Amino acid sequence: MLMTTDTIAAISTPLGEGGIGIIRLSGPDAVKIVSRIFKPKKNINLKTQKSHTLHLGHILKDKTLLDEVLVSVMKSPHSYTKEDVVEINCHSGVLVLKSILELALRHGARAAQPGEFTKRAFLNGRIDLSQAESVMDLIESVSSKGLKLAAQQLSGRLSIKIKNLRIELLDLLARIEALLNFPEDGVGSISRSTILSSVKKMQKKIDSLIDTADQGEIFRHGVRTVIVGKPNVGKSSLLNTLMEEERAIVTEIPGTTRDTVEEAIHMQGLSFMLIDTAGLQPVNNIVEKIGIARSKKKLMEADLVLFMLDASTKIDSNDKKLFGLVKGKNSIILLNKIDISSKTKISDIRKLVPKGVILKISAKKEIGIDELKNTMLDITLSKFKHHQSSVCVNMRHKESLLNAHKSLEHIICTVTKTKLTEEFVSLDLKNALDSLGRITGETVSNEVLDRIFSKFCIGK
Ligand SMILES: Nc1nc2c(ncn2[C@@H]2O[C@H](COP(=O)(O)OP(=O)(O)OP(=O)(O)O)[C@@H](O)[C@H]2O)c(=O)[nH]1
Ligand SMILES: [Mg+2]
Repeated sequence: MLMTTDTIAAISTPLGEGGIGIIRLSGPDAVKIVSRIFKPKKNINLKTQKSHTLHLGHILKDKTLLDEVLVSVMKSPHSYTKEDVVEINCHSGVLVLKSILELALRHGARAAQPGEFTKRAFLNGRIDLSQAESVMDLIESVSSKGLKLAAQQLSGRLSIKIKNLRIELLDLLARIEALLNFPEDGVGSISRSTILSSVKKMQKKIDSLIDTADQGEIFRHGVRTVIVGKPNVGKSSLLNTLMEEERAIVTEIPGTTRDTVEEAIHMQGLSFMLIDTAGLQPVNNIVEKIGIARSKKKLMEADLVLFMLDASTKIDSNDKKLFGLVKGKNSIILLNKIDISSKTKISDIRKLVPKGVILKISAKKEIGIDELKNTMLDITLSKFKHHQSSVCVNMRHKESLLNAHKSLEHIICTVTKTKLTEEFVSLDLKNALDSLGRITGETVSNEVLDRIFSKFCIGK
């Protein structure tokens, strides 16, 4: 266990008015510090209280009452950080929370860094790094699917998979090392074909984890859905209809939307971040130019594009340019305003794009909207090869898995193409082990740890 000498403190609930707020302390002096500022209702000594007990009393600042609170005591190692943890449940006013925290700091605690409680839980071996990251995912999750995923990861599902893979790698490494160290005894002799088949088997497992990364991103952060089209085709009207709220300004004047407007909708546990953009067309005005540059940037980052055309007018050169821009993107073509007329037909669009989904809708009269929603869901979910995998890696894990895959590929090359050199195989196995260890945190550098935990909020 990590030997921490200092005790950290932070406000662990959002600042603002609410039912209760919590100040959390963790470290060897947590109980001592709180006992200096807390006067229990019953005549007890906080320092001698058992773990997991709750105590009613007052927080006193220079003998004056600050708040009536409930103090919970969780003794090492049975706490979130495995250290002594004390939580002060007080009334959730900004001033109350800040005053109590200040008091704790004055009596010997140090202000916690972002994510420092979870970092201590990791360093003290209570959770591994992938579990620590899932704590952040839980907090940030925008969809119920993302929430479920994060909870599963927190329970250690990914950790188990990585651990098992590392055991397989270690087994193979042990046999190769035996061959290196005792060649004459024939100890652990192992054929090329055995090495090949077990390396390929491991690669397959790694690949199937890599494949879950996109799904993980979508479940955790939602589907970035960008509505594009030339001015006045009805993009903002569609945003409003999907939101069931007059969120974006709609007028008959082309160029109404100048900047992007973003709002989330939720469907079947998935979150779609709808992004309404400024109509794309050649402009001279500086404000419009910036708006259009932003639209293009959003288009590049999109997971899903809703490309809108106006059915009441003929396809023109501006529309045609946009076909080029959205080419290769995951998109749905929308023929809007079908309630007015059909000057542009699906067959006209087919001449320009032979494949892909085209839907006829009216954003204003709400025609075809349910079909659009279903198509958005279908397209998103069909992308996942491993339909709704229960373990999804994040981008950091993906990078480590790709590195492990590469090391195993080296082994395949060594074994098949050149004379078998056990030293090389052993080195590559160690590299693969290191890469996988970075996911769970066994072999991660301090710099990477700092980067991960600095993304947490203070108090977590
Ligand atoms: N009849 C009809 N009119 C629509 C429909 N959708 C939008 N409109 C009208 O078309 C005009 C432009 O709509 P917007 O939603 O502002 O279009 P936009 O694409 O956001 O326009 P910019 O922001 O200028 O790029 C408004 O007068 C809308 O009422 C539709 O389905 N049917
Ligand atoms: Mg608009």
